[in-house]
Amino acid sequence: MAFKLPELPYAVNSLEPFFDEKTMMIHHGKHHAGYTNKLNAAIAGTSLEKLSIKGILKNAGKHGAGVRNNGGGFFNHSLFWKILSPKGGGKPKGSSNFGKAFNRSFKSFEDFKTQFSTAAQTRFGSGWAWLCVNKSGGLFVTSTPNQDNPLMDVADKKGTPILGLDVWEHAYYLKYQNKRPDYVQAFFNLINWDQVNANYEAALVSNKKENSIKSTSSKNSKLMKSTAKKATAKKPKAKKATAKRKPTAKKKVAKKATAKKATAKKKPTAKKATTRKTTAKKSTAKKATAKRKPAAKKKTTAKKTTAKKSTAKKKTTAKKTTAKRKPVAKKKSTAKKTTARKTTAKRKPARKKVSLRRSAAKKK
Ligand code: MN3
Repeated sequence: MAFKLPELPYAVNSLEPFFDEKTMMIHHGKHHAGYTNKLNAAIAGTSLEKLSIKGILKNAGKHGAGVRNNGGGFFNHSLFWKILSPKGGGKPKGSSNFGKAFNRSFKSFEDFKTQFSTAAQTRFGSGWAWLCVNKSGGLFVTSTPNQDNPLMDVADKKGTPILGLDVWEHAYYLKYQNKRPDYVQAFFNLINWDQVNANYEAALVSNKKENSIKSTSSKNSKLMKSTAKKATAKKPKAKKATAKRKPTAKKKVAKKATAKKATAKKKPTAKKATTRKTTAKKSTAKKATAKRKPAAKKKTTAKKTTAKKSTAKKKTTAKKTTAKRKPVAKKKSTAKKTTARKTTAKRKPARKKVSLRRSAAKKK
């Protein structure tokens, strides 16, 4: 989809005497038209053709200079013309959502004017000054170089611009020459605060949409993770849980398991005994301390898993013993421990089933 140069929402000479007709004609008819045409040329035949201008700008830093500069130029001027009006000037209405946010964000209108003027006048070279909405609906002033804007991934301070001032020399040189501060002061006579108010409301709506998309995607990723856990084997899970603290221990256990499979049943018994002792020690340790408990459980679980592979009934007994102790520990434990135990608890029944099946098979 090709972007289209928007019409000026007023006569080209109607911003006189603040913005002169000739400057406006060139600025809109040549500069803005140029950005629009070059943007369309830069995205022609690419996947960017399917995106909105905001969709393009949010990754502007990845699309190359042609898209970044001309996409910014297209968007920035489209916003700029709309927030100007021959009937502009004055101050925001304090009763609107925007007015309230304005009063919360700035000590006074003069405070805003000072911040905005400073941003516009101190932007070195070419660029823009902005009034933006942050994610919590507050307002802030910032500036960007060239045709960048705060929607872009490359912006120092990101937000949704609702008011902007072009401080490129092409915006003022014919009338103001080197006197950028005079041009900035003239701008305050043209600000269409009703449009800025509408831009603010639109920014709140898009903030809400983004938040709901983010929360939905985070819910989805949680669901996907839990589904993935269910789908995968129990052994990998035990490894994941144990991973950070006892990688070394696991490796040893794995080696032992291999050895056990190859050799007699006495070894599993020895393990079980060790497991019981370990569990007893651990539960004692749990009562006395705190953070070690979840870790201890994980170790026990991993060992059990290994033990299960080789035998059946003895392990089951060991598990039951361990299971009975854990609830006692749980009462004393904190929320984290409870969560860890739940995770452990869910696995245990499943393993038991497997163990039962195996033991049934063995009986047969
Ligand atoms: Mn310009």
